[in-house]
Amino acid sequence: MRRAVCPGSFDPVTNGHVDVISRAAGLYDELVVAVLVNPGKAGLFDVEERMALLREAVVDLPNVTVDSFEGLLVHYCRDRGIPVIVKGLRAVGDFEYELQMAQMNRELAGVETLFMPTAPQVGHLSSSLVKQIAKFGGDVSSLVPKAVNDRLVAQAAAQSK
Ligand code: COD
Repeated sequence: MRRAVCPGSFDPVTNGHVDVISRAAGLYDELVVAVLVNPGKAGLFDVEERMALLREAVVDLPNVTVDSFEGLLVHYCRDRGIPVIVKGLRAVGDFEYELQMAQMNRELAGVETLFMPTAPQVGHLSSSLVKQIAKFGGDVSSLVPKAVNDRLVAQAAAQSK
């Protein structure tokens, strides 16, 4: 059984995340999408909501499950017998940071990292840009799954009242 994890903040999930998750799902028997619980950093969406939005986004991928984790990712991997982390790579900035983490995660626990180059049509997407655009009333419907767009539109409407 080949297992891997796609970790992230997913605040919220974008079409870039969905692209990496669906391509990784094609390479492994089981893929866990794991949302980081970061008590020191409040996101736009709480972890339960991020997980619910992710579950909707991967509903057509039967070998993908959604979970959360706190603390070190390698401890999560060790506890669940997951030997591989899959990360999406957008640009050089991602690579420098991700390479360091991949090397550290391998040293700490022997967990390997697979880097998946972004699909060109979603390489410019990030959760933070999406949130910024939506906050000021911009249209993000082509950048995120429908359920995410609906939530962002509702939040922007509530804020403008
Ligand atoms: N195209 C392709 N890939 C993308 C895109 C896109 N448009 N957008 C995002 N991605 C990739 C990112 O590169 C990342 O691999 C993943 O999707 C998730 O992205 P984010 O932004 O939601 O999540 P991050 O980058 O904030 O998540 C960081 C982690 C939570 C994975 C990391 O900080 C972590 O593992 N933390 C736990 C503590 C730990 O173990 N630290 C490491 C010590 S060495």
